[in-house]
Amino acid sequence: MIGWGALLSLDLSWVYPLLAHADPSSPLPSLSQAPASSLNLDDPRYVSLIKDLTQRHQFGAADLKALFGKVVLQAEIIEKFERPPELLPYYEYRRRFIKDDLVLRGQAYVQENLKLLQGIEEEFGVPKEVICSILGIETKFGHPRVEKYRAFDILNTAYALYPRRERFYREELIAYLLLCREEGIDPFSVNSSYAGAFGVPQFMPTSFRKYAVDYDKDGKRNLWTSNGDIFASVANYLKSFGWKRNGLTYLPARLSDDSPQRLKSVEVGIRKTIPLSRAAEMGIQIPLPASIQKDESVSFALYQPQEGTEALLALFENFRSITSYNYSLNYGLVVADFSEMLLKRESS
Ligand SMILES: [Ca+2]
Repeated sequence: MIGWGALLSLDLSWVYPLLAHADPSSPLPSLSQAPASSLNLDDPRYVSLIKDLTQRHQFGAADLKALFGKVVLQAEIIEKFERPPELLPYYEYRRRFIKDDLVLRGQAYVQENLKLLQGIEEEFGVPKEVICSILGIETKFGHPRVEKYRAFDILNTAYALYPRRERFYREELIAYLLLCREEGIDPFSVNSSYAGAFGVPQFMPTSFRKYAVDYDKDGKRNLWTSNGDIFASVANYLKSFGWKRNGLTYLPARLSDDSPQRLKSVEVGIRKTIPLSRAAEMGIQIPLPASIQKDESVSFALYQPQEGTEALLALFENFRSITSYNYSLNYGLVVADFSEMLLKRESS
């Protein structure tokens, strides 16, 4: 659940000095050859991080040094940061995530957890199929294969070796250590994706601390094996980011004059909203259900449903809520489309 935004080309010049025991006179290795290595705790970034953790959060300096001393940097993940699947055209992205066997597994998953999901849907207003869609896209409903790394190694690797996200990962590292302390978790016991997200819903540490819910009331927020906690946490997250009960995600949109020039004149962007009434004045046609208020806000996007075609979409509040999970048009579309497929079996 990370939005990467615009990504630029990779500059490796900063990688080497951060690896402990590096010999600056030897040639810079390519990332694929760079050995996994330990942290240099004398690096100013770690001096400042450890100072923050001891002074503001009352961690013991010796404990932190022992903890950080055990980190194994995973330099190969940096290449993955530079090539997120979110940059693919939608038809390819969708093909990569929505597969027939995942749809079948998802439909069965909804049925197996129906009662629990219905209770959570009622309480939070987020449909069960949307909750399950996110879990299917994130981890194939908890399949451990996406979690190949130790979370603490990953958060440190991104902080130490990826300047573009340094501030983001500094905050995540602090949140992770606080989370481990609060929940009684050994920092080295959590596995994560290459981006440092963990649990069945793939929460980052800051999101876990803010939005995870102890739904089964056993005193722990368990996003690994408690389905109640997992489902309610996803629902709570979406609700906190504006999910509207019975609201819309997206609809196809058309211009009264469908010329390419007119298409280009529509301002696109997930969060560039205008009132629906304004869109109507601009000649944008959207097949709205009668229940929708005309003062509701809408934004627009162009996407590629298949190779060589481009189409206009109208995006609504619930779409923007989904993309707060991962700020990407592809992600929002795939979650919305997959959720529709999970529903089908219910009506048959
Ligand atoms: Ca719990």
